[in-house]
Amino acid sequence: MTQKISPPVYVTRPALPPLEELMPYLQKIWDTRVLTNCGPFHQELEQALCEYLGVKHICLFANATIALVTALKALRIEGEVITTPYSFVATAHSLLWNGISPVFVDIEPDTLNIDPARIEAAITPKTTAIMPVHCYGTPCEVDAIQRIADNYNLKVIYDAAHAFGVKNQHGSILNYGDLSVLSFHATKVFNTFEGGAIVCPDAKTKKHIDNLKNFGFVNETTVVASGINGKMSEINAALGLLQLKHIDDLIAKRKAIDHAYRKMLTGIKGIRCLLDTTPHDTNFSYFPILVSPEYPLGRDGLYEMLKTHNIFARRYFYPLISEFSMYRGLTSSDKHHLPVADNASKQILCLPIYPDLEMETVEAIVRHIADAV
Ligand code: T4K
Repeated sequence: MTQKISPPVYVTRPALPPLEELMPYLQKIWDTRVLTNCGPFHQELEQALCEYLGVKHICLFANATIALVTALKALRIEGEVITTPYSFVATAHSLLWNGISPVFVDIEPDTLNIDPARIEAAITPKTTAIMPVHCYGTPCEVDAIQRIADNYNLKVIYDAAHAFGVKNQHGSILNYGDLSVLSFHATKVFNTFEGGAIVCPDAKTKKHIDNLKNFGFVNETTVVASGINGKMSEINAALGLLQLKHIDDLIAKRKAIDHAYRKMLTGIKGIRCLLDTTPHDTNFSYFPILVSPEYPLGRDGLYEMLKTHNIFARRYFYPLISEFSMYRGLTSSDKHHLPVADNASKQILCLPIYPDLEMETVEAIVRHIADAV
């Protein structure tokens, strides 16, 4: 008989601060009646995030997808942009929303991030920018990417949706490139229910982006650009301020789960933890494993078997973006140009990881994986 875990275990489960901590924030919103349009909590969260993340300027957004669309608009990117097919579809959609053609380049087998060694060959006279993704919060090869961008006069916009709080030896990974975009969606390490942000290097760019996210208004009567409504509301900003108080503890809990998985999964034939040999900077936002054909059930068999036990792992990222109908016809979507991404998308499985996940549940998940061998 199938032993089901109860309640069901999902790939992630949002962390929430104690409800009573939210009440004073709600009271203030109710008292002041300032609900949105860059109010006091919005400003406080921008300041607090700059300090916590170690970045100079942040523009809060309603979500990361609108932030990506606005980031491209802010830098007046057009023509072709080199990006990865191995990401959430919002990465490439933000290009289409700006009338830009994505050019997909293959990824590295260890990090599953865009492979800098393949970028140059994809550059054409129409190329204006590179949009890499710090997949699962693992930093891209930022120096190599910047060297290429400098040589060809290209902008770099990082989709840093997964990379909240990730640092390298020089500080925040969000300080690389021209702009970085974070997601604060419910499923992310740091969440404001829905939300996102653009990290930018100077006050002038921040002002421009702030105007763009507010319809292009610079004052009551002047509109300087065809902007959009990308503003984060006061209640989302308040949720962010609360989350931030607990974030170090939440990431530490994720780290313990990551380490437990790595230890327990060692030696299971056909299962490889990503980045198990290389020291790396991460925020433990996902726990990706590669399931090779050596594993008796295969990746999809394991995914289905776990479901029968009420364990809902996810195949982030399968299918590749380049396989969706609106991208399939592009020359760069040809699978023969993307062998590493193609293979990864067929083997990837993200196991549940979130701060409240019990160690016994982690043990049970690994037991089910091991039992099939
Ligand atoms: N760039 C990258 C690289 C991204 O990964 C994403 C988003 C973006 C850009 C765009 O960011 P946003 O515009 O969303 O800010 C989820 C998220 O919706 C999406 O934000 C995320 N990446 C993507 C990787 O995952 P789904 O469709 O898989 O989510 P869903 O609703 O199936 O949730 C997964 C599991 O999480 C559920 O099975 C249960 C749990 N869950 C989910 C929600 C929403 C909860 O327990 N509570 C919740 O409220 O896309």
